[in-house]
Amino acid sequence: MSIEKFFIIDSTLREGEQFVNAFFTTEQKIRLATLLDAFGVEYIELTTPAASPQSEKDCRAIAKLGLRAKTLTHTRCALEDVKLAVDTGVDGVDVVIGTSSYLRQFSHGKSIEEIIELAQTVIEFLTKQNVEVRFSTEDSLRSNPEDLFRVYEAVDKMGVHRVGVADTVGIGTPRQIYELVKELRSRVRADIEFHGHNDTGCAIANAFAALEAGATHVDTSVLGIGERNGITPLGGFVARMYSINPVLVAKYHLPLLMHLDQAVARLVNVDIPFNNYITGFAAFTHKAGIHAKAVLNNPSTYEILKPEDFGLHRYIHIASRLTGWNAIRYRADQLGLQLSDDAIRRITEQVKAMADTQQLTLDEVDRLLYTHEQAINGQVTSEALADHSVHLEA
Ligand code: HCA
Ligand code: CU
Repeated sequence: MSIEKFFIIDSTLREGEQFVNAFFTTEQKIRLATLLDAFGVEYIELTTPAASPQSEKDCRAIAKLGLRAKTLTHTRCALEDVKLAVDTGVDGVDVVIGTSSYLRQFSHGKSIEEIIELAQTVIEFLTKQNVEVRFSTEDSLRSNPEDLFRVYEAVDKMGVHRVGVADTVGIGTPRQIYELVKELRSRVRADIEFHGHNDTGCAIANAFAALEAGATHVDTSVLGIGERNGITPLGGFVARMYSINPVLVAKYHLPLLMHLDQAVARLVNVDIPFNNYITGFAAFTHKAGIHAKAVLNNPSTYEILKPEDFGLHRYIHIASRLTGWNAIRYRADQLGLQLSDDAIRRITEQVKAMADTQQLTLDEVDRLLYTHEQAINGQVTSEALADHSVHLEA
């Protein structure tokens, strides 16, 4: 199935609050919600108001902001919780209940019949309110598929807008998710949401597989923060969709990704990982001579994401033993230095020789380039040039 339409439910302010380092003040939540809204996510999910008095106040405050994004809050499948949720003024309520044998035995202790009965009470109330209603099954992947489909078909008939598949423990593979969602697609008329944890690194691939199978909504959080090691990261998911076709994510303001990742990293006291999708410091760096040469000729040779579309720049590393002369020529041109091809080749050899014995910095290579240029223009003696390398080795 080709993906034409999908919606992001960003859960940084719900699932993300379950990240061990997360503590957001009201002001910080409002700032994040506003930034997410400016980025263009279609939904913002908030912690249940039943969690604490402050959570309730925050939920009300964000629901009142008048964001373009719809606000949702997450609740247990309990009448008093959903009543409170509706009262906060959010646009939608995301109800969840565990269906796996683990959760039925060790959490709420209810049978599938009891789950459906409870769902009936809750959904009957919600569908009379002016809110979007979603019903999801926690730990869907370790639930008996027949139990799952019974629950989904029942809540679908009760009139929910969306059903949710949750890979709560991050155990699903893309193929499993695809098959589960495909089957679900043929059984319900409601939209389908996917929520995937990242315990085995499959959260982005699983979200994508769910969309391929007919899901319409994907849960993300900024930097993937959430319970344990988190869920599908917003940036990584956007990278995945962009790589299929940039048009799919043209509805989002992509340069804000870096701001979102930076803001959340700061708030939860972590660094953006070096290898993070799009915003990691190494995401658009090229090093080996062969890569640098080809990227300088045509960036698409080694880049599927255009840094400029995300308000970022590529970086060609020119201070290593793998550096080639095309990269040195590029740097000399960037610095506006007049150096012949012969000179550039000599400098490249010198860079390689120096980088073979020590770690070089960009500054050191720049200095070498300047010194060579000045030598050519007669401002530096050849002794000074030789001395320059000796200095570096010292
Ligand atoms: C959790 C709940 C949840 C809910 C997902 C959903 C999960 O265990 O904290 O509402 O779809 O991962 O199952 O985040
Ligand atoms: Cu979760």
